[in-house]
Order: sequence, then structure tokens, then C-alpha cells
Amino acid sequence: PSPIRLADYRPPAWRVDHIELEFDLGIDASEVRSRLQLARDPAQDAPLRLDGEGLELLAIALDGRPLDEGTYRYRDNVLEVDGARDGSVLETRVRVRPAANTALEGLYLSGSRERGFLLTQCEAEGFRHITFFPDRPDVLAKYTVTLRADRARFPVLLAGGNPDGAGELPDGRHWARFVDPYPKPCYLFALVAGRLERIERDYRTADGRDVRLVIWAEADVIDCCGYAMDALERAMRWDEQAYGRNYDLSVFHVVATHDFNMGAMENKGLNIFNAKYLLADPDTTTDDEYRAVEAVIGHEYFHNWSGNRVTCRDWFQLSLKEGLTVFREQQFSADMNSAPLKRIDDVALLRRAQFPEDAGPLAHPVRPAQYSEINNFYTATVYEKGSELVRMLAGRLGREGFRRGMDLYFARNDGRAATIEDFLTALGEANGLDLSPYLAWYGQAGTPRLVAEGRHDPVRREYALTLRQHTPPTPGQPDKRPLPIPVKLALFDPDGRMLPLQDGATEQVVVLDRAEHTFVFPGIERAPVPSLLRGFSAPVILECAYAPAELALLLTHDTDGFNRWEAAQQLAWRAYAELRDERDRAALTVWCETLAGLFETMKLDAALLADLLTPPGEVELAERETDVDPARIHALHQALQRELATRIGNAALHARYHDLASDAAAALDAASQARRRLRRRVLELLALVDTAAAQALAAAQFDQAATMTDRLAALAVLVRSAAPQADAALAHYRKRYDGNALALDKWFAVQAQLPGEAALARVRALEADPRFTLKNPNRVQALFGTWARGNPSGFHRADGEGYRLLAARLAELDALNPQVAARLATAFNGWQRLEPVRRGQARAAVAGLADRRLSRNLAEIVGNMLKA
Ligand code: B3K
Ligand code: ZN
Repeated sequence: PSPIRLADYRPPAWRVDHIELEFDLGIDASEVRSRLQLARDPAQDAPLRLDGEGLELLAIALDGRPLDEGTYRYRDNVLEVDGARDGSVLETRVRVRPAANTALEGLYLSGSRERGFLLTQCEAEGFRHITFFPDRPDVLAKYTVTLRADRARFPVLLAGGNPDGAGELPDGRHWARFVDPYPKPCYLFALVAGRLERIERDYRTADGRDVRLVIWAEADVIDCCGYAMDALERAMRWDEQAYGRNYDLSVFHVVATHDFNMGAMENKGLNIFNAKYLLADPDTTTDDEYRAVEAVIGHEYFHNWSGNRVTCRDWFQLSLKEGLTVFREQQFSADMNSAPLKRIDDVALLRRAQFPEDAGPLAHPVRPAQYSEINNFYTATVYEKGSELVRMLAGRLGREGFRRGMDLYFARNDGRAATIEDFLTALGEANGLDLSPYLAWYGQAGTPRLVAEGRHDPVRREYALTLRQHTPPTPGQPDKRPLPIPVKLALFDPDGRMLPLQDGATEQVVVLDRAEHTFVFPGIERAPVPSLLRGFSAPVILECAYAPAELALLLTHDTDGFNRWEAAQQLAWRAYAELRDERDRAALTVWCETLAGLFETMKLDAALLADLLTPPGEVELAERETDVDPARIHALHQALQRELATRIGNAALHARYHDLASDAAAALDAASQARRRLRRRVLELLALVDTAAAQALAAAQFDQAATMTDRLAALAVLVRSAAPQADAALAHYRKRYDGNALALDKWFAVQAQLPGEAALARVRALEADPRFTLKNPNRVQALFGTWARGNPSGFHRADGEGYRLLAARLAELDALNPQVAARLATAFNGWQRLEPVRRGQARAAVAGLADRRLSRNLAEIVGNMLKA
């Protein structure tokens, strides 16, 4: 199939101003009647064409008259109708089959036939699996939705919008109607029907609207929804205060399902969540997961303005809603928790997930120019790099300027399907600035390299900082242009004090908007140490020839928490390279000494210390190498951390572990979470230098843990260090949590992290476990995702067995759920940079897949993988 191109965009020839939908719901078969009020674009002369996939057409009428065969055609997923005029009404009746829908797109069944419930997922193009419609985001319609079903089997009936009546029908059936006053694209349509429990809360918006908040879940997990409800209320208040955005319907529903292709979905008035990002209780939820629930609750809620009230003109503009909403979510999380820790987490994620994507065969711009399957473009680039672009713009405008710009953006585009140009124009106009140079960031793939070189002139008492940029070529984009790169910086004197710059300020932003430029700072007496790209002010790779002692100075004295961590990362990176190349240990020594010093002082926040003590992971280390050998990287990564643990010393590690362990309460406050984070890190380090003792501590911690955070941390140490206590702990865990899907996912995932050769046999054993199924995306991610995407030494075997197993499962999975298969296939990203033996094996496995009959989703990923 030929790709869809941004350059080919045309406005819709036919709009739908109003749609009435009626559902007669059943597990095996559901009937959908639709009534479309059509409007024609007078400037275009195209026949009426509607999207529809896998629909069984039962009846069709135009302007009240049934259509004769020959006046309409349904083929190749398009329904073409003759004789439609501006103002015509098209009615169709179709049958769909929810229980047979394993792709989890359109109308499907979550859970078992006997007890499960029905729900929909439409973004990006699922609505065409429900009824005939122009399935594109620039067709905005008002929805009236009526649901009918058996009352005993489907006591709860929900759709987006405000409730507009409900009642009884003959034969034990009932109905409910919902009207959404806000025009929306069809990807935001949703319904839910089945046996669900609820928790509720009343909320009054800042502008005085009373809203009923309802979270729905199956009976066995309804007690785990309270945390999400609190988080929702925090998110709503935050959006009122930070952006002046109020909620706009009288109800807000959130529903939890265990069967979901991604994290959650922002359907208007009826958010649907993967249970993983909604349910939370101390017995099954880790601290990181609590924060993820809060973040995703915020993310989907914030979409109500950035995505729903203002939506995207076409799917190329996806980052208009996703990058912006991730940015808003990150701000929210930073305000609710710790801003520097949040920044560290976000940048670590960017480096782990987005940088490799941007450097490999799947690289694409934040606004892609073409796609074959849009679901393949819900990527770290569109989301996380997209957020970084918004962050640069926000930094450029300052807090108030950005708020002014956002106010104008929302006011001007409310009820519209907008573009990234609309966004930049509003931000710029509100501030009297031309932001169009930043558009280049949206169109150019690849991570820019920023090279910094400082020169101090003691005679002129000047510091000259030369910045250069270049971006390596990416598939289809051999030549790159310079981009505007905002570099937030400070200068430190050799004693670790910040020097005054312009107007006495100690921090300044310079923008490199060409290939090279030198910035001169006057009045600098002694050679300073520059703290560059503070807070990670641009998504680039900084190359600066710091001496190890200079990085140690920043690690110790920088006032920017993020840059302290960054200095530790840079030191660790060099220390790693020294070990790898068997060179002198200058950086290694400084890294160990400085961190050991910080470890002793006890002054640092425990969570920041835990992060400082964590070097870049194996995926990030591989990122900077050619002829990658993941087994060797794993060994060096362990050796690197062993050096650090040795320098800190057994005694200090034991002492700190016991000090932290004395507080075993389950409290969720920041200080308790920070202690648990550091305790985990200390236990991991201890396992490298005093293994048997660490394993005994881990076993005891596992038995006595008051939180899942402590329990899972202990279990991970036991499993990964192949402890004699590991099997008993796994068996105990398995028994305790049998029947708890989310806890069992962690049981699969922790074993999929087994390093090295042992992983494959374990993965094989686990896929034969009766609790494993390819039909559940969370389970697939827990086992195969963790192994293939998060455990390089376990997946990348020199004998190629890992690649062959994954390829075989991808083929099976693709027949069930193409979206999940395509995402898992990205595990092969980076295969070209493997050492020759593994490279040959990986290529053969990917090529073997490409020879099969694949979904459009998987075919595109595999094809791109082989093209570059
Ligand atoms: N908008 C959805 C993602 C839909 C993915 C479709 N394959 C969740 C989110 O980003 O909020
Ligand atoms: Zn989103």
C-alpha cells in the first residue's frame, strides 16, 4: 500500500455536523444504527465516501429511502454512495462482532464472555470498525448516542457526553442516552457496557460548574481506585490554576480495563484506562507506579483541552496534542512531586527510548511527513521529543508569556482541528515574536550534537564559549539544517561559586541558531567551569571536553539538580569507556571518589542520591557504540558499579541499608519514597560486592516488606543475582498474587530481566505457564517486552535463539493484535549496530518475518527496519 503523505492533505469533501448512533449490544454480535447529517464542501466535487472496516452492512437509506444495489458500493474498506447532496441524511445499520475482536480496536470484549464487559477504542482509526464515517480528525460532529442491552448482563451503560435519559424496555432490556454538546472527531467517541462498580465524587470547577466524577472498575478491583480519584481532583485543580482551563461537562467518567493496547485514552467525558495506570494500593503498587497513575490521570484529563476542545487537523499533527499534553503532564507531576527528580526521570526516559529511535532505521520527525499505518507513530519521538520542543518554546517565552500564548491558542482554536503552525503562531503572536524558526525542529529527525569549547583569556578577563551543532543523517534526510538550540548556562569559579553574568544574573540562556557561534562573557577573572544545557534546555547530545575534576565540581556544587545528575552521568560514561578500553582510570577514580564522598555526608536528599549513584543503563551505553556486544556491555556495566560499591565500602553500604530499613512503614510521602529508592540502590550495590549477605538481606526484606516497592526490589535482587532464595521467593509471590493480574505481570517481568544466557530458557518456561497468554497486551509486554526491549544481554544472544523466538511469537501475535505486535517488533531497532555475528542473526530473523504475510502495522516496522 502506498504511504499517506502530509503534502497530500485536502480538507474533507463531506462533513458530518451531527451523528445519531443507536447500539443494540451483545457479546457475540452488536448492531449499530447511524444517522449522519451531511454537509458538502461546495469547492469540491467528490462522491460521498465513508470509511468502514469489517462491517456487515444490514441496511442503508439516503434521505429516508432505502438504496438500491448499484447506487452504493462497499469495497476495500470504503462505502461509496451515489446521489448524496448538501444536507442529505444517510442511515446505515451494521453488525459487528465484539467477542471475536482480538485486535482491541473498535468495539470489543474485555475479560471473559460470562463476566467481561464491552468497550471501544477508536484512536486512531477504530471508529471505522464500528460504523461508516469519514474517519479523520478534521470532521467534527455533535454526537447523540443511545445504548440498548439486556439489563442483567449489562447493568451499566455509558457513552461520552452528558446523560440524557434512561429507561426500561420489554424483555428485560434497558436503554440510556448521552448527548455531547461539543463537536468532536470520531476518534474521541467511546462507549462502555457491562457489570461495573463505581466510586464517585462531586467536584465544583473554578468557574462554578458542578461535575460528578465517577471511576468504574470490576468488583474485585473497585477498592483500588481511590488514589486515582484523588489524583484526578488534583489534576483538575492544577489545570484551573496553571492554565485557567475548566472542565466542561456535567459528568466525567473513567473506566479501568485489563485489556488495552496502550496506557489510556482521553475519549470525551469517558476516559478509558489500562488498569495498570489506574488501580493502586500499597500491596500491589510500587512508588514509581503510583507516580505513573497520577501522571496518566493528569495526561488524559489535560487532553480535554489539549486534544479534545482543540484537536488535530490530521494525524501528522499528532504531536500537537501529544507533545503538548506530555509537557503539561510533566509540569503537573513536577508540581506535585519534586521538579528536579521529575526532570531526571524524563531525560533518562528520553535517552533510553527516544534517542535510540532517532538514531536508527525507525527515525522520523516529530511531525512525520508520511506513514503507512498511523498507529506506528505513537512513538517516543512524537510524545517525548514533542514535549521537549514545547518545553523549549515555553522556556523561550517565560512563564507568563507561555501562559499568554496558550490562552490565545485555546481561544483561537477552540472547536477546531488545528496544526502545529497554528500553535506556533498563537504562541508567537501573543508575545510579539516570530517562533517560526522552531518549526524546523518538527520536520527534522535525528538528535543534534552540540559541541561546546570554552577558552579563558586571563589578560582580557574574558570567557569565550564556542558552540557548534550538527545532526547526523537519518533515513530519507541525508542533509540537516542548523536548528535554534537554547542553551541555559551558568559559570562556576574554581571554588564552586556561580559567577555573575549579564545584569548580575547567575544564569543565562543563549540561543545557537546557526552551525557555529562564539559567545563572549566579559569580566571573568579565572578559568570557569561552564554548567551547560541546565535543566536539559534542549534535546541534544552535548559534547564538551570536561576534565574529570570539572565534572566533579559540577556534581558537587551545581545549583541545578538536574545538572548535578548530568555531571554524574557524564563521569560514569567516561569511567565506563576507561574500563572498556582498559585505559587509565582518571574518570573512574573521580566518579567513585566524588560519589563515595556524597554518600558519606548524609546531606543529600535520599532520592537524588539514589539517582546520582545510578550510571547510564545498558541501552544508553550501547547507544554510543558500534559493533555492539550486549553481553560485554552487561559485564562492564556490572564491573563499573562494582568499582563504585567497592569504593563506598561494605561497611558503609550495610550501615546505610540498616539505617534506611529501620523505617518500614508503608507511607507514600516523598521522604518515605526517597528512602525506599535509596534502599533499593544500596541493596543492588551491595549485591555486587557482598553477594551472600545482600541476598540474605533481600530475602528478609522480601518476607517483611510493607510495600510492593520493597517487596519487588528485594525480589529483583534475588532473581538477578541468581540467589539460592530466588525460587522460593518467586513461588511465594506467585501464590500470594494468583488472580491479581497486575501483580502477576510483575512476576513475569522480574524474571524476564534475568541477565545473560539464562534468560531464554526462563522466557520459554514462562510462556508455557498457564497464566501466560498472547491475547493480553499487558502480559505480552511484561514477558516479551521486558525481555526483548529492556534486557539486552538476555535477548541479544550470539546464537540468534532470542531473535528467532521473538520473530516466531511476533508472527503469532500479529494475527491476533497487529498494534501490539508492531510495538514489540521495535525491539529489533539498532540491529545494524550489533557486532557482526549478532547482526547477521538479527537480520536473518527480521528478513524471515518480512517474507510472511503480515499486518500493515508489522509490515511497516519490519520494512523500515530492513530498508535503512
Ligand atoms: N491518545 C491515546 C493514544 C492512542 C493510541 C492509539 N494507537 C493515549 C494518550 O496519548 O493519551
Ligand atoms: Zn496523550
